[in-house]
Amino acid sequence: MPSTALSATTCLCLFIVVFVSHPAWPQKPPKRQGPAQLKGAKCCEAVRELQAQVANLSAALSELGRKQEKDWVSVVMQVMELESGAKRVESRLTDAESKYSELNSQIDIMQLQAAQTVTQTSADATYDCSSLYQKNYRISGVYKLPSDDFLGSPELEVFCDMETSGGGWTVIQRRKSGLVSFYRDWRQYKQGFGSTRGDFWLGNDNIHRLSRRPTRLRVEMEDWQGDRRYAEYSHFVLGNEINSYRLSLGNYSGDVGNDALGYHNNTAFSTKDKDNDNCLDKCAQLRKGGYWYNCCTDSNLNGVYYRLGEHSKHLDGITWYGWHGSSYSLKRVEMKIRPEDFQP
Ligand SMILES: [Ca+2]
Repeated sequence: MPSTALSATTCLCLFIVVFVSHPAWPQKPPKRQGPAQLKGAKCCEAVRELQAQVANLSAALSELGRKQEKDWVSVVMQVMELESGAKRVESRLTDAESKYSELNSQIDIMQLQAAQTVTQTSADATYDCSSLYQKNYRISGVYKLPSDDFLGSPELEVFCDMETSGGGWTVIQRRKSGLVSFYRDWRQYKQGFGSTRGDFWLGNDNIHRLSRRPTRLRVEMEDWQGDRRYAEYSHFVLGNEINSYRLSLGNYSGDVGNDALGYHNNTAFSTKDKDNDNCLDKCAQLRKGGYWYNCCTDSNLNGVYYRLGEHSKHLDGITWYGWHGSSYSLKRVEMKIRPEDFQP
């Protein structure tokens, strides 16, 4: 008999399948009542048990699902967070990169500008009277050197000698009228004083700046008889203020007979308020000038202007010992400089 041959388990399995796919069915009354009522009751009990198990399982499953979902959400959140972090880092990197390239291009521009400045400056700069001479200014007189940021020089009024021995000379000192006192303090010698057309000192800072290139110094002198002599030094440097405007000169030539400035070589500048000389005495106060006093003088070109020369009393006149000795004050003196390599 094939219907009875169906085992209880087969029936159960069928039931589960039916129940799982259509869970409402078992609640409906069966359309056909089988003859085996007892068997059916037993089966229903087993089904209920299974039902409960399935319910438990599905609860566990949904719990697991929820947990998985939660975990998944948290993973997704973490991934998203990581992604946004990466994006932030990336955008910062891009930002940095663009800033870097911007900086680079700025540096390029600055270098270009600097190069242009250097080219302009070396080609067109007006350093001194020799630069003016090269630009075809050939008449001696007062000129204004423009300020130059590259050279660090302010606008400066100078007297240019464009005639003597080839021209191109910037005059740094003149004594000819006796109307300007040279018995001045450190600050005044630093800045300069007097009148460019008359008696003046160009100023130690200016002379220092003008002698940074290899420079030649020329000293011209005239006595009260109208006799003129000169001394030249192919090497002349005035140190800066930190070095007390120390004088460095060499290679004397000229017709004045004696190198009376050589004695003052490699000595610091002294004024009445700053004794930098090599003497126990205060030479600047004794000789009444500002000068590279050693101990004290073999020349005193910034001394006192005495009319008609003789001043045997104090030895503080405008002297050049090798020519007229220590007690003869000269009528006229000019000190001037130009680059050593100047070609007229
Ligand atoms: Ca002294």
